Amino acid sequence: MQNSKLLFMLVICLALMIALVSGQDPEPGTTGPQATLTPPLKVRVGTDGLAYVWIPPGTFQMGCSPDDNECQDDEKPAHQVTITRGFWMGQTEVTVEAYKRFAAATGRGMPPEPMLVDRSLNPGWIQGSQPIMGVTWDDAAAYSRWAGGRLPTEAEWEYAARSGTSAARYGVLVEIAWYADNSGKSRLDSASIVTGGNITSQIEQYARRMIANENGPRVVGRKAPNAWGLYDMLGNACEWVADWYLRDYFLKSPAEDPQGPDLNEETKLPTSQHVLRGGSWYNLPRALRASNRGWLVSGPYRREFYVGFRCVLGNPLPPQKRPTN
Ligand SMILES: [Ca+2]
Ligand SMILES: [Ca+2]
Repeated sequence: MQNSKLLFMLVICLALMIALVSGQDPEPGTTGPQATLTPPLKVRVGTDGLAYVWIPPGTFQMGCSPDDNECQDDEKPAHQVTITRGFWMGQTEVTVEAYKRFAAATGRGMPPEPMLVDRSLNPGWIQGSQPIMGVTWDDAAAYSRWAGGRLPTEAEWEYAARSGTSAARYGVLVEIAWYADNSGKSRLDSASIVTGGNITSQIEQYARRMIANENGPRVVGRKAPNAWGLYDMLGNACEWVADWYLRDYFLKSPAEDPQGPDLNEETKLPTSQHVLRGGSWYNLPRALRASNRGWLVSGPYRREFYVGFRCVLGNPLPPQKRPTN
């Protein structure tokens, strides 16, 4: 274990040195690893070959951040949540390379390439260091089990993303995240792309602009990490979490280790849907906030070209204490 840790650190150092010595600029607009930030206290390599960072237990304010005027109703009310058990969280989104190992080991196969209209975002899955995207929730859960873990709960995800910060974002957006403004060949003001028309034509206008500007996902771990050493919690791939989505869940979620509503008892929805967190390379800045909640209709079987995940290892979740009222 110690040896594999050492080896991992060596590989990382070597990769850094090569990148520095060769003077490569991996991608336009890339800030590169942030050597000046506090390194994470504890990192380990999972059996899936990805790095995992230790997230200590603690208490935080979940939901709409103070002074955040972009919150939607489902982010309210802000409420105190305690995560009673620490866990290891993927330092990056699950990569294409790691997912290929899973697909080969389990015979599950790769998902269809993520397509933005008629453009493949990763032709032939050649970009191994980009996040896997276009996976269903079931795919993500199966990967997590294979890696010896599970998907994070929505509360664990937000707690880890905030990493002790209370603002809507854990840093300056352009320094920490890939999103619609900076994930293409030229800088865009994505909020001004859509100028009018009905919703269908607005979606088309937006997609056309993204295609014309060659926007797309990026190699994981190239923007600045948060204080706990996690990369791309905001942006790049939008991330599946374990919980079912319920719009008003924050009104009644338990104060300790919330794990989402019970599907049958509480959501009463014609189709099930899981929560998505963090926004993606395709999204406007307002989607990239620590408390923003997304979802996809048609639940576990839906794939989207901007949706990936990361998983957590370690402690199983405690039994959920549901409020009694
Ligand atoms: Ca992400
Ligand atoms: Ca939302």
